[in-house]
Amino acid sequence: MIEELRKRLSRGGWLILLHANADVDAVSSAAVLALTYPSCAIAAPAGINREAKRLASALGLSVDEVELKMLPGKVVVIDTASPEMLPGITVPPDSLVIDHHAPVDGWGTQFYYSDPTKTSCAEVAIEIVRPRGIFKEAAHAALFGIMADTGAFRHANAGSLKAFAELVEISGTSPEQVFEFFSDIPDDISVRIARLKGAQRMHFQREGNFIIGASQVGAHEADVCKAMLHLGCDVAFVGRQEEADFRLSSRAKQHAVEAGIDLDKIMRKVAEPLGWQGGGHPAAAGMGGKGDAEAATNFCVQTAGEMLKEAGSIKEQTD
Ligand SMILES: [Mn+2]
Repeated sequence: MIEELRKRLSRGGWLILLHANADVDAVSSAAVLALTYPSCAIAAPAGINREAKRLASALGLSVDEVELKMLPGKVVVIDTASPEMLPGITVPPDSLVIDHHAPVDGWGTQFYYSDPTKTSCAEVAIEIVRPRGIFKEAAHAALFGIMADTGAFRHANAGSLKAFAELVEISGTSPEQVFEFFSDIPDDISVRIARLKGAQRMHFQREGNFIIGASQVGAHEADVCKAMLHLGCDVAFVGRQEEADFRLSSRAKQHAVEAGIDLDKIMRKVAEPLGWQGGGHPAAAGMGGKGDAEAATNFCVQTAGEMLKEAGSIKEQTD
């Protein structure tokens, strides 16, 4: 399959689509392809996050954010865990889908390649372009996807570290420059207020030696999750209500993942029977749909507690 993708990509002229609320890894892997193959364009029809937008401009790439009424025939979908992450879009039947999440059904194309052994989609993109030669600019772009999706190497494996080392060599970019990009984000007042409100509204429960926290905010739910881990939660769920719809973010510390927490599984288990969409990674996942954010958060807290018990990581409380 990877050979077939290389052959098709080398013809050039592809529109590279990023998932809803596109992140740094999505932009990074799209950049690797766009900087390698001729005449490609990048589009984020369902939005792009602030950090990812900053990366695109730092790389000098334009990412089209308009909603697409009509798709061209040649589409590449990148870093997108499921078709639901491209709301309102049906990709053409011969589209190329390149990813690093657990493979799913429903893309409706034979050109689907996902390598879940890779911690970032940028590494997958690098593997694809490798026989053609990894250009300096492409190597530079890929460093950011690896840094982002490994959580600054916390979730890295030997493969992602090797890839990072190789890309540092090719690009001439220092790891410090990559770290700097991420620490650069101004902590704007709306993020700080969301964190404080998240802390004010937080509930937590103890399960053995683990603390599971839950809260509700009006914005920046992913950031609030991370802040809750800093405060002392091992697992955090944060909901955001938006009229009839909600979104939910979750994060877990690595030792909680090792003790049996899998946020991707929790999201799927809670979302599926209720007609919501959810998924992600063991240590970071999200969910969304029509319904009550607080109810969804409570289901997640309960499921996380059960998961720890099933994994034998906490003793059944008898009192
Ligand atoms: Mn990714």
